[in-house]
Amino acid sequence: MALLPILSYPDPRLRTIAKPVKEVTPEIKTLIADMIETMYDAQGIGLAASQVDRHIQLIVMDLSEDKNAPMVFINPKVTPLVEEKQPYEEGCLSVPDVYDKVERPNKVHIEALDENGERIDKVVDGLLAVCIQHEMDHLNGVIFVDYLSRLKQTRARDKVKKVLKIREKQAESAANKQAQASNV
Ligand code: K1U
Ligand code: ZN
Repeated sequence: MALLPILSYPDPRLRTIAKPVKEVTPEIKTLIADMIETMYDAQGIGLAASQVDRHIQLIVMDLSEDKNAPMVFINPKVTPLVEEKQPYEEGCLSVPDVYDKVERPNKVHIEALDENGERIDKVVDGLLAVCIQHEMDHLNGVIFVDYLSRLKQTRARDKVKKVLKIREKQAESAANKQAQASNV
């Protein structure tokens, strides 16, 4: 299994519309395993293939506390079941350290295939409904900050730049320490 690099906002590749999966091949199964590992490593509750630069209709999610109940959605179709929208404080692995309220319907119908090609057909609410809609947006090239004001979008860009710089420095310093340790 492998950790996959996650694209960061405002990378234009995040705007690509995902294509349907024709067949669950061994390569798709490997991608699913890698995406689940990447989601856990990044401490996320969901990940869309678009975020790892694979533009196919594939989503992984795990809302369990122990991170031992991964869900896979292939070619998902999500239909809102209520008109009323509720606010929820969302985050995104492609927009690190930015959180804000987005309003979405709180109950949806999900139709999809799982990793074995079996049909998923269920009604969900709460965080699961929020998360699947957030991930569906990724497959359609939409990022949660698109729902926010221009000012908040600019702030989000600046924040992501800062966070990525800090992460780069941290990675450099870890590599230096590693090199020093192996020279001793
Ligand atoms: O798509 C992603 O980038 C994953 C994203 C999913 C998500 C979280 C919260 C609301 C909607 C969608 C994340 O996992 S962000 C990190 C996270 O674990 C988290 C952030 C806020 C609330 C709960 C979880
Ligand atoms: Zn996201």
